[in-house]
Amino acid sequence: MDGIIVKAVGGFYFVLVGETVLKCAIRGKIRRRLGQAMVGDMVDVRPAGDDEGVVEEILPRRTKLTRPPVANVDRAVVVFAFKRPEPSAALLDRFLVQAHAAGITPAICFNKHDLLDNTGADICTHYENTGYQVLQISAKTGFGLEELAGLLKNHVSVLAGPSGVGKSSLLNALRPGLKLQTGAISHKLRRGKHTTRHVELIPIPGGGLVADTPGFSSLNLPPLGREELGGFYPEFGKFTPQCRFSGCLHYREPGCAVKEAMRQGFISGRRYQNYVMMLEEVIESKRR
Ligand SMILES: Nc1nc2c(ncn2[C@@H]2O[C@H](COP(=O)(O)OP(=O)(O)OP(=O)(O)O)[C@@H](O)[C@H]2O)c(=O)[nH]1
Ligand SMILES: [Mg+2]
Ligand SMILES: [Zn+2]
Repeated sequence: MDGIIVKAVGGFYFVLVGETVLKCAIRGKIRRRLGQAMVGDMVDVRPAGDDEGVVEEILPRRTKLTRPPVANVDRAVVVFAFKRPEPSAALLDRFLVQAHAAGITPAICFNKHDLLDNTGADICTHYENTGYQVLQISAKTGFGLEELAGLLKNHVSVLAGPSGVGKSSLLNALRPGLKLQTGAISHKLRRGKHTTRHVELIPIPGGGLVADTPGFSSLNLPPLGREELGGFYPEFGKFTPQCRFSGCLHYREPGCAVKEAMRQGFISGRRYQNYVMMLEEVIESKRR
């Protein structure tokens, strides 16, 4: 029987087969041949007993994210909060790059819209005209939730982002009766408390699976070439053909149309700054 691993705990894999979940061991031979199975893996299962089974085969992965670790998602939603905790554009842009590198087009979701007051420009402005779908929502009031539900429907998705931004709360709001554990923000550190400990795929009403994941506060870049990075910034695409040099890294080259577009305000300076930070990291890692 075919199924999908929805949870992995204590050496067992919980496999959703149709409407039921089987607690499965994995055959040693398969483990040795294919390495660890991960949540999201499509597997062949031989039932053994009422709610148990054995994983006989892991099917080839269509996509693989390493942080959070999940296979076969076709949609990645990077979740940040408008406030509590304060959003980090550097971490957000890093996550977007990671998703692109894994072949997944990410969307951005800013939660806790209810905490937003009208003082100053908010983080959303950096993602205007980038091509990314940007959702503003509140798990607390339900604001914007339908748009999120529409984005996730009939897909296998992952919610990824720092601890405390409300990933589990969003899933609880999307699926009435679901009671994932959520945690208050630490007042002293103004950070989340790492409430969710495991990746878990949750079925949502209307069809689709969404992975709730543990929050992270840093992210290494995947291995990539320096010339690849610009391709992971969708808003650069319109300008790169006008760069003086083909293969322009939009870094120190003269006649760079991307830098010019940034100066003229068509590309967010913050987004560009994060690009340079990541580019330097890629260049540096190749030197070592
Ligand atoms: N004001 C407000 N608070 C929210 C909202 N969504 C979640 N929270 C609160 O934010 C805190 C953290 O929520 P969680 O859902 O546990 O966050 P998480 O992203 O799952 O965190 P980890 O599991 O640690 O990665 C809880 O106290 C929630 O009640 C929202 O839309 N508005
Ligand atoms: Mg959580
Ligand atoms: Zn350039």
